[in-house]
Amino acid sequence: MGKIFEKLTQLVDTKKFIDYRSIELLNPDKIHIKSAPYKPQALMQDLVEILPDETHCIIDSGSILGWSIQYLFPKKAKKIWYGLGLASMGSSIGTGIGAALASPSTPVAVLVGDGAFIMQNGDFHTAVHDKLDHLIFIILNDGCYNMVKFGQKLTGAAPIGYDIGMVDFVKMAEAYGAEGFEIQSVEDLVAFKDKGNLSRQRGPIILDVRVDANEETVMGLRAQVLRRKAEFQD
Ligand SMILES: Cc1ncc(C[n+]2csc(CCOP(=O)(O)OP(=O)(O)O)c2C)c(N)n1
Repeated sequence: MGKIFEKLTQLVDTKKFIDYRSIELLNPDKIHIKSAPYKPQALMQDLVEILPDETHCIIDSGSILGWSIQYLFPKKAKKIWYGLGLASMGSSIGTGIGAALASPSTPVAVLVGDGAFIMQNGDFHTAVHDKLDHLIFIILNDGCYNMVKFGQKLTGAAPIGYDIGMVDFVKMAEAYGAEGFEIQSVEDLVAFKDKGNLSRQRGPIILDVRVDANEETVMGLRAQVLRRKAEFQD
């Protein structure tokens, strides 16, 4: 009985599962590439260093799901939230607002693709209007539905409908009466932090992060299943 208990305790020892040094990362070299446009893999790692340890990270659907699962390991592991239920694009914005209202003194970082932010940006207006502090929207801006683009490639589907064009989210922030910052590389991220922007108290902000649209997120298994299903249906 003692041994079984010991075994079970080992199994539920979450520290073992979240220790990223024991996880084999795909393309670990990408984490160290510092050139613009930002490699999403590098961005995930840099955010852990830039954001305060207690930050709640809210993850949208799209490529950010794969990037964050593989490369984002907040120092306080319970502070990460994945919207895996309906996985509706843009739902992280409302979730971030809820988190900011529930714990006003804790920083909240919403990580979201440009397509998802475009779909649901009316919620950003609510965050500005309600002057929610410590709320930062980190938009991975690549001008496309990246997950759709690579999903089509992986499954052999026709390459259609993924291009959405570049949006200037700094201007969108300003139009709503908020501040936005364009981030091309880690230097911009560090400069953003050094200017004290994270501890500011004047409502939500946007980071418009120009990420490399050619990076393929982690979705190989999902694509394999979809391909097999399509074969089965034929
Ligand atoms: C409301 C809604 N529509 C469609 C989808 C299917 N879907 C999942 S990810 C995705 C593309 C996401 O694009 P973007 O937000 O730009 O993120 P990226 O993958 O480019 O990083 C789509 C269309 C969804 N999850 N929710």
